[in-house]
Amino acid sequence: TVGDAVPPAQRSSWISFLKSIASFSGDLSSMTAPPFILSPVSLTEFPAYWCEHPELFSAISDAPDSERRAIAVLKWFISTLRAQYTSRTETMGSEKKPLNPVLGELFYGHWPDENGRGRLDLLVEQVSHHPPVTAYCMENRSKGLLFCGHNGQKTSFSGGSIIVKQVGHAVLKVKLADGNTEDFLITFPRLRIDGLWYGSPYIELVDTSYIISSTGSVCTIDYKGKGYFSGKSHSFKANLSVSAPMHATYAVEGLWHMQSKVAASSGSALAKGDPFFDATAPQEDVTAVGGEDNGEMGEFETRRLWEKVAKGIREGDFEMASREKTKIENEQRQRRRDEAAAGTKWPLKHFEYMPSDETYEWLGAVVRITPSTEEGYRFVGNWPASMTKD
Ligand code: CLR
Repeated sequence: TVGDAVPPAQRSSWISFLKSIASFSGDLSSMTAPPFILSPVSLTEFPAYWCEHPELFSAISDAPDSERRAIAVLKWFISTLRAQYTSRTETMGSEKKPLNPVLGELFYGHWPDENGRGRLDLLVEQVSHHPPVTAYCMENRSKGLLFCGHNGQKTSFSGGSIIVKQVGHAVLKVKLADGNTEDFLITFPRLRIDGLWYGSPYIELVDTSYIISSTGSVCTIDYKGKGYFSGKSHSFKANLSVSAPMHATYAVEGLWHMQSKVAASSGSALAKGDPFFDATAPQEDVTAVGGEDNGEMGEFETRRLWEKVAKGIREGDFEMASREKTKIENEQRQRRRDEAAAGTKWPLKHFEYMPSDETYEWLGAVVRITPSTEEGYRFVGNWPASMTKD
């Protein structure tokens, strides 16, 4: 029945939360939700999920040709899905409502070099508050890999589930041995948040996302839940077509949070029946170093900014959490008023707004992407000095 997984004292507030979602579409992140569903982690920390498999990211640069590079990019992409979309359910029992970042909120982290994979750096900035947009960059300098993107969400309600359309895209730039660069445009799947009625939301991925490269490889990834393809939830099927060095097609299918295998192959890089990726296999050390004070973070570094709110949520002191959250929000409102009065705008620290993104338009056109154009955020290249030392 409704609210089975909800603490009895919060059931009525869970039901009114659901009602307000149902009658409203737009920015979910700013809606007040009952305490049991709150997560102490801000959305600015989510881009760290892209770094969960540093060894697979680094392997992209070791691929000898664009065919094998396209396969390496697909493998790395699939390897990030489990953390991106199931980790809250795994660690906290259900999907939770993350903290809604403030404009200018920052998160920095790095993954140390292990086994020759090279050091991986991550930088995240909240570049818009209304609507919320998070921009990020991840770089493995020694391997010549730079991945930058931005994310927003458009939410609606349908058939008892929240549908989240991810607005935004990412571009991976791979520096090749011959001095050229190969670009990959990466788009994101759509999310359906199920299990709301019982108070134990979880994510299912639906629809299609793409990985399209400047050497002509196109990968279409279809996501299905229970009752499609394999009948199991978290199913996907990826169709990859490469044109260099020779034309070849591959299909990969399976469960993105478990195992996948090669379902079809016309080329020599993968054979039908080969295992592709196992998300349940033990991993090499991926200890992240995140939220450390590198001397340039100040009051907008996410873990410092939300410290007391997060503590309140973790320890069940929701009065403190909400008092501290109100403080942050009021302070933000005051800043916006002051800026309006002074005719100034909050300066972004690491990104530059672009009304349209050439790489998105150019590579997206290959699959007639919709929308055909999208805004972008260009990383201005200013890694904090302390992050570029070793
Ligand atoms: C952010 C970008 C990441 C992938 C990702 C995973 C989970 C998504 C999150 C994104 C956006 C915000 C999100 C969240 C799941 C729940 C949460 C949609 C896309 C919403 C705002 C909260 C809904 C509240 C229910 C849990 C009741 O790469």
